[in-house]
Amino acid sequence: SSLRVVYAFAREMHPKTSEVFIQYGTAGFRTKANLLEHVVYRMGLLAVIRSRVKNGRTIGIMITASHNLEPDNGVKLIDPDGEMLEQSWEEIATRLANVSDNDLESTTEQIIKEVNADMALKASVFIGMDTRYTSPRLAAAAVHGVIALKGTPKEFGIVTTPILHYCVRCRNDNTYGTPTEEGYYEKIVGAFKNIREKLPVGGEYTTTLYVDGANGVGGKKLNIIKKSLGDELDLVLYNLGGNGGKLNLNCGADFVKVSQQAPVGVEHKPWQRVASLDGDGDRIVYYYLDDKEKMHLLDGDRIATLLASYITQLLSACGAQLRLGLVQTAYANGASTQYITQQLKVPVTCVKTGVKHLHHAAQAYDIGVYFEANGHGTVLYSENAKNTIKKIAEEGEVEQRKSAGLLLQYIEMTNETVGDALSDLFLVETALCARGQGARQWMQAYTDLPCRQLKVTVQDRNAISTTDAERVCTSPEGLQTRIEELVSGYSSGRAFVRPSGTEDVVRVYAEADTQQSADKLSAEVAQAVF
Ligand code: 16G
Ligand code: ZN
Repeated sequence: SSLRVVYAFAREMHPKTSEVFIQYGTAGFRTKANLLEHVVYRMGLLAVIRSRVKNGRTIGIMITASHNLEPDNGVKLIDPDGEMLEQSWEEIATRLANVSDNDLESTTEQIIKEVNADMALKASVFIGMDTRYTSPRLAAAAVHGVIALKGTPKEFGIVTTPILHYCVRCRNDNTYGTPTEEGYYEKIVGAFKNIREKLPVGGEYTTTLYVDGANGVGGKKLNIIKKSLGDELDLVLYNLGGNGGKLNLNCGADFVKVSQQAPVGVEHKPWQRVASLDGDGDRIVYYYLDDKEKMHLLDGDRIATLLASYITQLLSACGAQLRLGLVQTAYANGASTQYITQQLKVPVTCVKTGVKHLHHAAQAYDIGVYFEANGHGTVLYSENAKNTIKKIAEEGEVEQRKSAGLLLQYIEMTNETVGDALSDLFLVETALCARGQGARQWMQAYTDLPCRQLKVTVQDRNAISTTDAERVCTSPEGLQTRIEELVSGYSSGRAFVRPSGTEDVVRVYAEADTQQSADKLSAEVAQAVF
């Protein structure tokens, strides 16, 4: 084949050096960075094939391991609408990543046939990376893969994961925006400024926000944005990667959420709200320390309820009849679910862990708010919802027009392709400002049930299967009964186990009426798994 030279090049430049089987999981491929070069090269090949199957539309490749520590890295593909790679292709990606160098050529040919790709078409691939020192080398491997199959790569350098998703979407649908980093800032920050012009600052809301940047890319981008913000929002940025700060080490959204501790590297002031981002800027949680230095966490569930109730308020002010719903996972705090369904009267769907599942379920509503408790989430608006709101903004009564106008800007500020820490930050700040609330008032909506997460290392994590959005364990036999027995000993008790999709461990979650009980229940369940 004319491509023989391509595969010879691959063998030489990006050889497969490891026999360890690697799987395209919930967050793409993720492992030690030094095991990934051939994988990323091959994803370059696959992205070209995928682009051709999609008639030459642009595909994205993001090099990141998100909240993992520096030695890890990863790669994931982005589909033309800016969404996660279609699930049926995960198996194809896994197959291509694991074949020997000798079989790379035949396997690639076979995949091209299988998916019916017209290799005469043009192909376009956008490539972005996080701040890891191993990322540039991997991004270069992706470029080589794209060029090998005569696709056109475009490198975005260091960007947040959601910025790349946004650019892919815009490249394929120019009504969404301009496919550049600057275009992203113009859209999101522009909408924020437009809204703030109309919203007076008042009540308990203050314009100072501290940020923990996890020593990753999100903080760096906020540092760019900061310069264009006036007195609408005064960002005080920490953990920007200088001063020996290590990526995600004892800081960042995942650390804060899982350990329920404040990050290192941030100077705290009592009651001052802090936003904590993750390493690639697609997750955000808030917290504050009180005057006794006790931490109060405002996690993804809390952000979801704030956004849902603010949007509901705007919808009723503009008299729009649209179905708003919220999507959560089993990790959502029970108190949040109760508050949403009973106080806000908003319907809730519970799905399996992983953004693609939430995203998909949110599309079933006119307006779907989805968030994982860990802080990954966004809001999706259907065409019908957008048109309805637009129409009111043009033809409604004065007050309705005003609210609809605000809502349109709120939509503009939302990154609908994927959860986005930066976009979410502006959505939260707007909702708080509009309601005249500080973090303490925000916290008063409901009281979280104390919870605990543990991980257990077992011989084979896939021996555990689950059903009902991971809330019920179907194997090994007897485990679910045992969990239920344990849970019944606690008031407001709830617990579940699931195999991790990103690490070789089983995760245990428990909540109960006191922290002591939640800790004890999680330990007992972990014991039952072991
Ligand atoms: C991935 C998922 C995240 C999920 C996490 C669970 C995406 C983009 N990311 O990071 O949503 O919460 O995996 O990890 O889907 P686990 O399976 O190890 O608990
Ligand atoms: Zn992330």
